[in-house]
Amino acid sequence: MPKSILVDPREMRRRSTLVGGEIPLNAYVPDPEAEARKYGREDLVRMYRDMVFIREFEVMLDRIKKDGQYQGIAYAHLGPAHLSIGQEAAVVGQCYHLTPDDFIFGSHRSHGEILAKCFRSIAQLDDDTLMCIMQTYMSGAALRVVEKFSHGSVKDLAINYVLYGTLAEIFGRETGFNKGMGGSMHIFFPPFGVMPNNAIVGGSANIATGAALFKRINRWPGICIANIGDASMGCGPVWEAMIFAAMDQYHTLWDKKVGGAPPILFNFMNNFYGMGGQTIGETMGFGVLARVGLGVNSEGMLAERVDGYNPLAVADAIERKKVILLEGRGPVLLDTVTYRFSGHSPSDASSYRDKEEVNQWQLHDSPAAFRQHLKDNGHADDAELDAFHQDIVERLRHVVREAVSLEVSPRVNTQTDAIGEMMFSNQFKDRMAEGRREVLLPKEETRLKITSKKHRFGLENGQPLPRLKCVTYAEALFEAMLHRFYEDPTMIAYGEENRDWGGAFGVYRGLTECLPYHRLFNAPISEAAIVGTAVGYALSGGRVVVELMYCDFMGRAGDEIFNQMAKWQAMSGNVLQMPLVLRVSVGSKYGAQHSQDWSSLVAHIAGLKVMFPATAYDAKGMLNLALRGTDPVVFFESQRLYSEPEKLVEGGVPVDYYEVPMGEPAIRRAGHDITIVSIGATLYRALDAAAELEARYGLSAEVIDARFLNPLNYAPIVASVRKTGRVVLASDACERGSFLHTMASNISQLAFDALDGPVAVVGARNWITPPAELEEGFFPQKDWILDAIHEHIVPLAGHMPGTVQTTDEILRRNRLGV
Ligand SMILES: Cc1ncc(C[n+]2csc(CCOP(=O)(O)OP(=O)(O)O)c2C)c(N)n1
Ligand SMILES: [Mg+2]
Repeated sequence: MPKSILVDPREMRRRSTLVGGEIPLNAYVPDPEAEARKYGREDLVRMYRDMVFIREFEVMLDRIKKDGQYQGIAYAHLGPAHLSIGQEAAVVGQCYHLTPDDFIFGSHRSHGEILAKCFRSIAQLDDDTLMCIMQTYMSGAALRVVEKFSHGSVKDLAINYVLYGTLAEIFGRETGFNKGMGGSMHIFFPPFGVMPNNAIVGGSANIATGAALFKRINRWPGICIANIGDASMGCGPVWEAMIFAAMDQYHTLWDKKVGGAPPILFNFMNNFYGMGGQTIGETMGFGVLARVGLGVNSEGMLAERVDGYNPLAVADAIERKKVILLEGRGPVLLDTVTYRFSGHSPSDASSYRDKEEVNQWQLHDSPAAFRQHLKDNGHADDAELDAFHQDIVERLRHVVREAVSLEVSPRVNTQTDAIGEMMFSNQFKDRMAEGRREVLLPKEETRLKITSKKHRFGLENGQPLPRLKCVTYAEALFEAMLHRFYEDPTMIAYGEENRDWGGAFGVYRGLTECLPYHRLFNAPISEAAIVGTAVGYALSGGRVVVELMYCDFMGRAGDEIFNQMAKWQAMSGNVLQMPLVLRVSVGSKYGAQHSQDWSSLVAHIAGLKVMFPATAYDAKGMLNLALRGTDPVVFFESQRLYSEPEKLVEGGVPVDYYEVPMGEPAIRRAGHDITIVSIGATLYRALDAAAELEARYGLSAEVIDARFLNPLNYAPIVASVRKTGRVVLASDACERGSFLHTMASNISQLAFDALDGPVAVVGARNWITPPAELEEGFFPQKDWILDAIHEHIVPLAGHMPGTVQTTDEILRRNRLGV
């Protein structure tokens, strides 16, 4: 189904000039009378209060880090504290027009944003709602602490609750907002729309965009803001997020009912420094950060520079931009000018900037300036305004005392497996939310009509049937995808060539016809954005499948896979789930950058489930499993297998729904003399080796297909090894650092007494993957497995090794690092 977006050569070759758009800089014109009418005295004064509260919170942390005490309460805080002293107006102004439905995502320097958003939500919500949130969030753990010393209204209690929940999190306590698993740089509190803050510079850009995508596709209310620093403009993933957010297809191809572009605002908290690097004049060339918007889309991202030292200028900008975003006319870029008086962190001596510059900004200090504004316009007097400072000091005295107490605010017990229990949610849900499944065809009329009628098993009387007449590994994957699309209204999939092309390797052929654009679409060639937005989509509550054509491209999405996808469930203290499946294909024949098996690399990272089916039955059964789960899965597939029918599991690939049990290896061939364990497509070479062991050497080999790298139940493997006393492991991953060595070490510990020899490991050579014609010298072959057995485990009578597997050779290779 072509898209019919004409690329007209006459238009493309026409002589003309592109005229740059205009970007407003600090366009806000203060008007005290109009402001008084618009906001009212009470809200104006509350803005000041919030600035003072945030300032004192950060000063308290500064004292604790530098002096080891606050108000006489001693504490040694080991973790970080990136303070935002000086940036208060930018955050208070931002939150004024936001409601709990609006999400903010932040950075390492987000304490102020968190507090401002929470304070604003407290002002907006009624007492019953506030009590309900405090009582139910983490079963009321933080509420129980603050109730003891809070004696005012529910809103007063809620303010103490927020101060305490935030501080206890910074101090790594179980009573903190994220059970102490996040700490200073990752605190968040979803009930008030405070979403994850990120220690990876710019990390929030893609995640917030994914959350905005979730809101748009699932018609949820509110906008999303990525609060990131000026220096993050140097990060590729931030650019990728902006490109992704500005795709034309939201307007040209997506159904108008969906509502246009995701409501995402990229707010750069522009304090002019990235640690000691100065973004203007040194590390960047944009001059004015907002200029970047012009490079992203024809609307220039509706970019503006906003005076972040005037909370009302920021509030005005957010109010205007929110309307635009809700109408689907984003993305928006704000260059919010601000300045931090504090160092990058408390240990920073600010040697990279002149004292004079800091002094000049201090003359503009926003709480002081806004206080003057309130007094000048008759909104408040000194006595009323001074009281806020006394109030916050008093509150913090209680909050700090409780947060430093190990009795009141204990840490998670690492002697038990408390953190282990948070690594995965281990839940299964048919759908992440109820609702209408938006599809274009009844399920029976999809490509399923064709696949369901094919032979479900690839052999007849032991002879192979024509492949075209059998359900293949790729089609088995398709059936799993189709099933979940028709079950879960939140499920979407995207990646490069996911739509008309049918997925890079044809797995999605037929999906274009049955799914609207917003459920299946082509992404830009932006691997970081593909995975990072999926993280944001999933943690907002939707199920998502994204694909990176070749697993070699994971390098382009390294942070998003290893730090974001893998970590947010546990860092949230299990507040969030991550129903995200990342499909990656292991290539072959395409050389060094398209033919690597990186499953070991992924298995090394805590927080990811790793699956690698080797047969068509497993392709469907394991993808079904992954797609019903709520945990992040990296799903490896093999290009050697896409066109293969099921030839091992009797009965073939069921038409109906089924799942492979989580973490369970499959015994593919029974035997009693030696065990061969394989990962992925290496299975077939292991089976060939087993056949030859039987035929030529009279040895009966048991072949086990691991199927899973994490989690993995070793019991069937150990049981096999206890029976055979011998084991060889094989996979296409490069041998050095291969997951096989983890397996070998575990098997040695679990079955040492039963082993007749060492656990042999057969991986690919520690080289680049050479051209197709040389691959047999690189990837493990049947003969390599035989050679390894002969050399290390049991001599095979009359066997002539074709490869050198001697201990001397192992030493030589390692000495040379190859
Ligand atoms: C990807 C990445 N690179 C480097 C760092 C180390 N680092 C932490 S904060 C920071 C500066 C960030 O500057 P900016 O984005 O402007 O935020 P600011 O600190 O000014 O609030 C750096 C380099 C990091 N955390 N993440
Ligand atoms: Mg900065």
